[in-house]
This record gives sequence, C-alpha cells and structure tokens, in this order.
Amino acid sequence: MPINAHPEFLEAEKIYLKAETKEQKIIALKKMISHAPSHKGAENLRAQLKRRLAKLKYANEKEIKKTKSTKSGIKKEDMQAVIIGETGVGKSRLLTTLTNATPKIAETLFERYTTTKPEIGIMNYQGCQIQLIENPAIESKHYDKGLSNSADTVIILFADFAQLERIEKEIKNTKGKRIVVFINKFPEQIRKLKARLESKKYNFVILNLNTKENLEELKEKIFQSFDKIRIYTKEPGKPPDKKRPLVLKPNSTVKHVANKIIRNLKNLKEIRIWGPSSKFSGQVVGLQHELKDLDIVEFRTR
Ligand SMILES: Nc1nc2c(ncn2[C@@H]2O[C@H](COP(=O)(O)OP(=O)(O)O)[C@@H](O)[C@H]2O)c(=O)[nH]1
Ligand SMILES: [Mg+2]
Repeated sequence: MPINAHPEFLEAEKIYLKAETKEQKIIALKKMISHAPSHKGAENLRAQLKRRLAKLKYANEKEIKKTKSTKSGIKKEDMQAVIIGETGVGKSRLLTTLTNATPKIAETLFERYTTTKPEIGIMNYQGCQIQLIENPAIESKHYDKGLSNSADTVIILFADFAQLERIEKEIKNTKGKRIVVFINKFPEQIRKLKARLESKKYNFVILNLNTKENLEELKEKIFQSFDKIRIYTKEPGKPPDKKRPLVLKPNSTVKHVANKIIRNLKNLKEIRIWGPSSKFSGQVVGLQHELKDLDIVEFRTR
C-alpha cells in the first residue's frame, strides 16, 4: 500500500481487486491512477499502474473482437441468456421487467414484430450482473440465429404447446442450457400444463407478469443455469458484503478467493467459513478448502 494514499485511491483499489471483468478493472485502474499519490516517491507505483492499464486495454480489445456474435456484433458478457419466442408472446415485457432495458412493447395483442433488433439489458440478481437479450420473433427475418446458438442459456417463452414444438425445431443448434417459460397471459388450466411440463422433464417456470408470481424463481433458475457459485467475503468483526458476491466456477477453493482480495498471501493469519461448505459456523479452514454456492469467507490478516 502506498504511503499517504488518498482514500479514493484505496476505494478504487478495493473495487479493482474485486473486479471480475476486464472492463470493470480498467475503470477502477483509471480511478486509481487519477488518485495516486503525486510525490516523487510514488513514481514507480504510477508507472506500474499505467503499464498494467495498457496491458489490460490490449487484452480487452482482443477479447471484444473474439466474442462479437456474427450478425449483431453484441459483446458477450460472462453470463448471457437470450430470450426467444414468437411475436407477441411477451419477450419485451419480460425483458423490461427483469432488466434496465426499455424495448418497445406492443400496445395491443394484435401488434406484431415490434422488436426488430436484439434488445440488451442487464439483470442485477443479488449483486451478480447477468446479460439478458431479447432476440426478435423467431419466425421473423429479424431473428438472429447466431445469437441464440452462442448464448450460455436460452429462455424460451411460449403461450401454448404448438408454439413450444415449433420453437424447439428451430433451435437444434443451441448449446446453452434451456429454461422454458409459460407466460400466463390469460387464466388457463395451469395444473394440466404443469403436469405436462413435469412429465416431459422440462426445466420450466410458469410466470405471471401481472402478479409477478414466480418471477424470483425464474431469476434464480437463470443464475443456476450458468453453473457458477456466489461467494461472499467478510472482514473480521463485520457482516459479510452481501451486495457484491464473487462469482466463481464450481469447485473453486478458498485460494481462488484469497488471490482476488488479498495482496500477499503471506499476510494471511486465519480463514473462517460460514455456509453450505462449512461443517459448523465459523469453521477454520485452509486455502485448499472447496467452496459451495453462497458460502461466506472471512480472512484475518496480519
Ligand atoms: N395480460 C398480459 N399481457 C401481456 C403479458 N405479456 C405480454 N403481454 C402483452 O402482449 C403484447 C405483446 O408483448 P411484447 O412484450 O411486445 O411481446 P414480444 O413480441 O414477445 O416482445 C403486449 O400488448 C403486452 O402488453 C402478460 O403476462 N399478461
Ligand atoms: Mg419484442
């Protein structure tokens, strides 16, 4: 830590160390540089930060090039789900409900093809940033097949089984996990529908956007589909930071977390965990301990 560091520098450094994407890191690094100590003794630090920024920018550009989907040129985020379905089923309305996006929603049930290009939104789910994209109606010329094929998860909206069958024929080449969502626009025989979805072993949600019934279930299913775990960290004597989990691959160890938030592992004195992977609350563990979704990790340093 530099001597006489500005509080804003320290704050930016914290964000930098926790950042998951290159973009987030770049923003935080720029902030660190602008608040770095200006005295001569910190010359090395400033040079080092600038080098790191240049390297990150280069790597980021390369990544953007690589991840652009062919037709629409959308930059794929770490967790991406694409919403698909026929016109008027409620894709835009769902995107508006789940994210910050504001696509045009059809005003009447008879208005068709209101979405003519993919609409992108970010869903913040318990501090995890998930990219949700509405693909224009699957039967229209605006539909972007490549986008659905490369998505981590495909969310299929349907209003009846004939629709669901038509859609399934169209998406043979998708590689992502599937969640089928029945939008309950009109009172229906939900019980029968549910039995049929269950018997065919669908990963499904029956959603009512007016009452918001099962909306949380859908959000959790979306997160689960990416096969990631959420890890909260805490400082001794303080509650965990529930707003910003680290999102990691399953089977990550305490060491993965330590590497992200502790500068020098030699300073580590004790690690305690709470949650699904702990035998009891506050169990002391080593760096090789394997974590589970929703664990809380506390690092005590010298
Ligand atoms: N009653 C009701 N209407 C809905 C629901 N979802 C969508 N709609 C209506 O259906 C129409 C088409 O919705 P939109 O989101 O534009 O469909 P998209 O073509 O799939 O994007 C609009 O008039 C919506 O207000 C729903 O859950 N309940
Ligand atoms: Mg739409």
